[in-house]
Amino acid sequence: MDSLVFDLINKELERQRHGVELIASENFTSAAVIKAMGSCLTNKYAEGYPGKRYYGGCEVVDQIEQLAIDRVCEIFSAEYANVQPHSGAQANASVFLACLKPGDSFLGFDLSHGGHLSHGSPVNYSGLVYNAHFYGVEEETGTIDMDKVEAKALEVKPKLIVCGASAYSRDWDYARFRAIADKVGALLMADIAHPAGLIAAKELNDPIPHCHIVTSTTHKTLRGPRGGIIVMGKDFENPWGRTTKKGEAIMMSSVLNSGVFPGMQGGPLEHVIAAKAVAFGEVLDPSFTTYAKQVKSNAQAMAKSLVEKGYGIISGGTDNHLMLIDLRSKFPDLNGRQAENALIQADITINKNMVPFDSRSAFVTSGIRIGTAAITTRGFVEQDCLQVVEWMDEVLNNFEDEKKLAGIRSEVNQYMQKFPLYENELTAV
Ligand code: DSN
Repeated sequence: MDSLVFDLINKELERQRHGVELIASENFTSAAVIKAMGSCLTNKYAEGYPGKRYYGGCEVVDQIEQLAIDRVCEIFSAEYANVQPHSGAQANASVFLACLKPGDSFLGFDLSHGGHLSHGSPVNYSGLVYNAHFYGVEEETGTIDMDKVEAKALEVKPKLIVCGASAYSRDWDYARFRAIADKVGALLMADIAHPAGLIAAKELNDPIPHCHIVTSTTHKTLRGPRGGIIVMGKDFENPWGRTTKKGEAIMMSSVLNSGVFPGMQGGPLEHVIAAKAVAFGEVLDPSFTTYAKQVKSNAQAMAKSLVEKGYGIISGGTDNHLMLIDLRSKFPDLNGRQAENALIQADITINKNMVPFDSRSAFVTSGIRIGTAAITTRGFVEQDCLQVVEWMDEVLNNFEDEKKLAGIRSEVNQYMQKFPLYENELTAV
């Protein structure tokens, strides 16, 4: 064994065990998911799709990949799924490649208002290759005004409209987005990377009946391995006007499959696909609904308590697992970077995040983003979340007092001993 690497992995395991994880995009997979990811499947090349591969010896991985496809279709009542994207960004890139030509216009949610890098940021392929336009939130409400989205769509005539975000705490009106897309002749894609687990548990609006295409990561609220997926509902057979040279309709599903492979990726990661299948099996278990309800309820408890303590939450609260805190309401001189650094000294992990109409840069920010997916997996209920808010408030009130922060860290570490993580299930060596 390579002790240098495995000692570090064990160190990371200890860090995860004794801290409070509030990064909204993180979670703790089951030991079974980790076992599948660390399996011999990593040795196998399987370019292509089940039953149509470019390599021999794919009989077993075909069954594994089909299991992942069937399970994810069952979760989302989908008609089509591609489980090969290595990440959410790769899933999005594959859809763009399949649906747009370089220079085509699309409309996405502004990154500085809570959108995602892969939805048109000028430093990302999506903004470099395509002509990105944006809608955002209203300064007064922190929510999206759908009439303004419609006006923007009518103005820029996008080929594709993207809904979904990485820092937006409200639910999405997919039906209205579809009406707008239909009005301007655009395809509609929802990126549900963040709320996927809550959608799977029917705790949030369902995009599948309304969106032509839905992409997601598998490792956030869905609690699987790091990776991506693409799913489609009834639109999977939609030929959207494309035909072969012989005049036969090309199905959207095959255009998307080609977008992933060979368009964007090479060989699929069958060990990760197996881990996705395991995680999807867990999502189909009724206990996952209990988990998803608790994630939401924990987020609401935290938001309420933070507001009571004088913190500004963008949009005033949350419908999902996350919230964006505008630090300026309580601490005009404390920025997101300082807050992140102080909280990490107390073993509370969050990320600094720009708030809409931020007066500070993305490297400094006026906000922090927190989420409850990971702590809920640890077993936290509302009263534990209120304790976390107490610690956060104490840290932010004393962000330069190292002694105080060390004291809070001891309390946090002791508290976390009540919530074992991978006990007797996992060590790196
Ligand atoms: N990095 C992810 C997040 O934190 O939301 C999105 O890619």
